[in-house]
Amino acid sequence: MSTELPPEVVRRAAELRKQIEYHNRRYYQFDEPVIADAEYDALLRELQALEREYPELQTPDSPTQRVGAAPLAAFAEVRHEVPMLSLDNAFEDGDVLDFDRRIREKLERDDTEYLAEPKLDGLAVSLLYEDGVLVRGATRGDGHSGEDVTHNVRTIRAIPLRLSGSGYPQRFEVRGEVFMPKTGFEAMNRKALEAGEKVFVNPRNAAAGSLRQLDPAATAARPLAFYCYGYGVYPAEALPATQYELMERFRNWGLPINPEIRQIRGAQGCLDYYRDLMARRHGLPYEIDGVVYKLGRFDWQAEMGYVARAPRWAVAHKFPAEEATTRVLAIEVQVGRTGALTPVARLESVFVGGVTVTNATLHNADEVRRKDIRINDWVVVRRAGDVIPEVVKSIPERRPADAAEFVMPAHCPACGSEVELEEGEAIARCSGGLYCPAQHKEAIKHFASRRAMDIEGLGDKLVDQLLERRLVDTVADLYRLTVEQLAELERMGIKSAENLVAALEKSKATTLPRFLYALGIREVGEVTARNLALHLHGLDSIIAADEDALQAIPDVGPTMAAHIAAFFRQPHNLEVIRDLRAVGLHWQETEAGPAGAQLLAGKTFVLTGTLESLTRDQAKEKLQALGAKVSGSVSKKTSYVVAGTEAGSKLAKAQELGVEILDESGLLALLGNGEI
Ligand code: 9MJ
Repeated sequence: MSTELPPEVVRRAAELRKQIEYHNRRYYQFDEPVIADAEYDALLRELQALEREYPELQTPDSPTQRVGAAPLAAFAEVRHEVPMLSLDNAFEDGDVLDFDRRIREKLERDDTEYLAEPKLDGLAVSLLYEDGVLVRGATRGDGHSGEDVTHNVRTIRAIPLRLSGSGYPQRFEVRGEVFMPKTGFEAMNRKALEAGEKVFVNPRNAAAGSLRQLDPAATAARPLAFYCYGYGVYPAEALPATQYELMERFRNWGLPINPEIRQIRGAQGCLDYYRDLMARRHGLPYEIDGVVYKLGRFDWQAEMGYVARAPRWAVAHKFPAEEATTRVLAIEVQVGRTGALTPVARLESVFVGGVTVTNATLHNADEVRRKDIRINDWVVVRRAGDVIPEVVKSIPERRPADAAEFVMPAHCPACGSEVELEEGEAIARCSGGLYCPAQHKEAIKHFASRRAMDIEGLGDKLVDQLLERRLVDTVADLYRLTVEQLAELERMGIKSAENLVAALEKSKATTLPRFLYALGIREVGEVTARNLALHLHGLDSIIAADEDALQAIPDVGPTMAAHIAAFFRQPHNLEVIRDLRAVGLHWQETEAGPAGAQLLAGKTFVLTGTLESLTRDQAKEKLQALGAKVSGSVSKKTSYVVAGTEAGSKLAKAQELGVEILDESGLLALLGNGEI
């Protein structure tokens, strides 16, 4: 048959396969693609076309054959020739010290060496390679037998269908974790939400659910990835000396290895690795629930042996849980600065993410409905890093008979004004404006905050007292406070009262963008405040601008223009502004004018990862507007790397080169004030 195939077609198909496999490795193994997704797709399409025209070209290990199998009725059972082990857990430093001590005692030596790696939160699988070709994929199951998921693992682009390089055993088994990177998980859930489908609670469940699809086409549509961490069936004489060397061999054969793998010494090395990774945990592109230490040398591992189903030569050092279950005691409503009503769950106190949590935001009424969270429900609470705790989901199976649905009140709990739900908006708002004591209080706190007027020492508790004692009505009143008045307040003395008066005095010399931002106009953040100052010279022209003039400013759309114009139409607001000027607030009207626009001239920025409040293109535009250069690659000449969530290799490169790294708030500060 092969005689019918034109040689140039055979050559081209081989070339395409090689290129596609190379780009798969660049993407999955090194996290450094060298071509765009569209170019990759073009290569794959060309190969598909060739194989359609010449079906004899098709081989099972061709990259076109990842999705090809028909749906199964059920998974077949696979008995593991070598059991798939689980790991013992360590929760505290002491457990790790004990682990290392037991090893030193048994081996009768002091110089323990380990391989340390992230503990991925996914699904353990075994991959069997024969003559360099992937022939079987299986789940761990109970460790002795699992399910045959060959058709599904073949759809995972990170898993090579054919190994590269040479020197691999004729038959051997790779073990590792299938997982769903965070970006893929978020994108998948976003789509599911838009389509009104069920969302996955976490990437682990999503990975497990995706791999256990009977239809491989369904698995192929899920953004799964894979890292190896061990072996099963393997000719003993072919094993290298250490776990690390085996991982290096795997890497040379095109199998993806976690770039965080390190060789470390002793228990102290383990603990240092743990702390470093815990600090960087949320910046990693995938979820981990701890780290794993494995004794480095295979002869040492053999000497340590196994207990029950776990090796004595490895341990999983878990991070503190970020999720816990507790009960919703009540759902209360908080009123924000712009009147937005946020339902907040009052919880039975629970220790999660390293702190005791008693409240968690529920965002808005839609969210409460979507997650079906009721008063008295048992719920899963999550506190990841320093992020505000949130209720992930309710547990309907444990729902008590007295569980009650939450209803958004029709009247503001703080002032009794009517609650409005704007067309197309999920957010309910109090219509009371500054008449509402809750909005009033939040407006004053915002005015004093660091990014606004930066009044040092004017904290939340103090604002509460000033309002309760009626020492302050509008923000202008703050500037009329005397040391004597302040010294009488709780937890204040003469010294702190003097400091506060001095801080108020100092804050009078401000900038127009800061002042505009401090006014708390709806939707006007720091970037817009700066743009207003930049494009309309002076406060009076901003006040006088009509909606058309406002919309001519970058970033200002019709809604925002309406909010701004409405704010300056209110006589009350104009009076407060007059009053603030009268008590001495001042700024240079032209400070943010065209001359100030080049604040970032000479600076080079690299943007990586996802930003919350703006797209990368918007960030780029804003940086360029301030005179900065925005580049695609990190070098020693880079002034700043702006790292959003899921920042990858560029962030690592910046860390390596010692380039200053900004998070999103740092970027916004820079865009707002030209300073951090
Ligand atoms: C995970 N889940 O990341 C092991 N694992 O080793 C790593 N799991 C393991 N190693 C032996 N990195 C049994 C399980």
